[in-house]
Amino acid sequence: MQPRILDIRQGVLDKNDRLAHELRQRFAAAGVLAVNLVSSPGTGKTALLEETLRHLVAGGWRAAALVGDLATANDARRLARSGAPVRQIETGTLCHLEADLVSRHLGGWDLAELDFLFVENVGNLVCPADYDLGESLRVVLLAVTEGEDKPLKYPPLFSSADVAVITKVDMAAAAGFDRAATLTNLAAVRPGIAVFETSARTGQGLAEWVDFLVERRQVLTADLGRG
Ligand SMILES: Nc1nc2c(ncn2[C@@H]2O[C@H](COP(=O)(O)OP(=O)(O)OP(=O)(O)O)[C@@H](O)[C@H]2O)c(=O)[nH]1
Ligand SMILES: [Mg+2]
Repeated sequence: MQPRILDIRQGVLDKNDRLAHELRQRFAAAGVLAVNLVSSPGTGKTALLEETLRHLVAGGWRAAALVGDLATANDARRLARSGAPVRQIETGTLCHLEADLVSRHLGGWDLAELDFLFVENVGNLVCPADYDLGESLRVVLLAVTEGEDKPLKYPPLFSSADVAVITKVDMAAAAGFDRAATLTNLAAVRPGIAVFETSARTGQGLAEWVDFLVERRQVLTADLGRG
């Protein structure tokens, strides 16, 4: 049985990679910076995204979001308060988003009318690692309450990320957060990874984070101009 299970799994991943490649080309051609947010449940993906969308919309940027959860449209409702177009993807039993799900939920949106597309993945530190969604940036979030060793315990997700965001820094002292150990562990799994430290509660670090996203989009569109 074992080889057959492996064959099927490889087939699913190959199909996902092909679709993700097509999505990446569509996003690049439209000048859309696609950002895939991954973390365990409750790290603060939606809270960070609520603030990020609010800042971007206020700055005149055109941003949209897809959000994956097994059930409920709670996160889509929270994100939609920013005024940005938002769609919930209910995955049922699936513990990650796939390129096909992203592609299907983009239906009816004109990518040329967007600057940023955020995809909040299903809260899970394992499953989303293998599934490319065509994103330009994979952002892994880690809250100060989660334990400094998470990058060491879940290396596939942390090593596949382009950027790390340490969330809930307003709670760092109460949680006894060891910042130095966290940075060391992130660097051990993903050397050179850019790290942002934010609080959706106090606003700390949000301006730097949003500036970084805007810069990354400028790099993407400059590449488009050269291409
Ligand atoms: N103190 C504090 N609480 C936060 C912060 N960010 C999120 N929270 C709280 O943490 C809880 C979970 O936040 P969410 O944004 O729903 O987390 P999530 O990662 O989107 O969760 P799932 O979508 O279920 O995976 C909520 O009660 C938030 O209010 C923060 O920066 N500081
Ligand atoms: Mg959420």
